[in-house]
Amino acid sequence: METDDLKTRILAGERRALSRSITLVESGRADHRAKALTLLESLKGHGREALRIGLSGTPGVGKSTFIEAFGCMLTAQGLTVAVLAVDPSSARSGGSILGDKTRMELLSRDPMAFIRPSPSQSQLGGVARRTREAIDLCEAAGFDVVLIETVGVGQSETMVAEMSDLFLLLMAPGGGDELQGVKRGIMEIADILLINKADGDLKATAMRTCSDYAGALRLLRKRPQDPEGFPKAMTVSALEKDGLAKAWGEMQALTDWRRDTGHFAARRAGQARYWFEAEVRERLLARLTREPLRGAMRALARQVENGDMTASAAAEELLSTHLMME
Ligand SMILES: Nc1nc2c(ncn2[C@@H]2O[C@H](COP(=O)(O)OP(=O)(O)O)[C@@H](O)[C@H]2O)c(=O)[nH]1
Ligand SMILES: [Mg+2]
Repeated sequence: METDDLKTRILAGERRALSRSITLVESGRADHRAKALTLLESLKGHGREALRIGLSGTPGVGKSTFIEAFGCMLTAQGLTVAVLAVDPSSARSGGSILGDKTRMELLSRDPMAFIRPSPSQSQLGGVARRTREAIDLCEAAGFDVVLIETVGVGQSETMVAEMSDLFLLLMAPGGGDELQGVKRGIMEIADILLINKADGDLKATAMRTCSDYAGALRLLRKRPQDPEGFPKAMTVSALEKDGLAKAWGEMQALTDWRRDTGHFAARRAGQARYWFEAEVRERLLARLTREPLRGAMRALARQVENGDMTASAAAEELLSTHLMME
């Protein structure tokens, strides 16, 4: 399919064209890459601005259950929902975190929803680029909400937060004083902490955990992008669909405030800049590990080792001569 054709169909919200385009941006082939760039460039400025919601949490905390219940609630309100998954470990496990479609049975059959599992591969840099591009494609296809799910490992949370308008952290009840070893850094990027499983026997514990977190959040440095009362901790039960409407209300209130105050647009602009700089850095580094730069670097390194050149002069030569000539 030609990119013009894909563009028209994506803008018309055609799911098959969207799927094919995501496959295109996931491809490592040079001709696919060129096509993908043309397509993304041509879609720029078209389509609608979706609300991008990042969601993280350790395995078993209830992400899939939450997305199913939350997603179905949104589609019942007439909103279209796209779900993307970021799973840096999927190369190892051989599957995707959305593999458990059983927990998203309703949503995956919902015509108002689009679920895209994580491709199996390993490099976080590659994952970031692909996910960002998939988000852009979903936005061009007119989705109201794009949910980006990630497991709470490594740097995937920071990465997803850098491509979301809102970042949610799903937590398990219990843990108390030590706050389940939640890293401060993650608390600092979360907009809303959702203590899940606030039902049955776990309800009281969940409420206690929630007030512990609320206390911890109050101690964090105030962020300019937050109105009074944010970041916020709340209890939910994904299983019993309890607290989901309230959580959505908070997300909307926060989003409205950020839009009105210009923080929403500023955050997106900052993210675009961040990813531009990250990609330049990453691609420059990649060039150093490929020929001809790899060989040039090795040759210069030998001269430095032998004492024929200073480290600075060799670096200068590499950057001003070899890098430019490539
Ligand atoms: N009691 C209770 N169990 C839940 C809730 N949400 C998820 N679970 C259970 O927790 C387990 C893990 O859920 P899952 O959605 O697969 O977690 P994920 O690994 O984060 O995607 C499953 O057995 C779910 O039924 C909840 O709100 N309450
Ligand atoms: Mg899951």
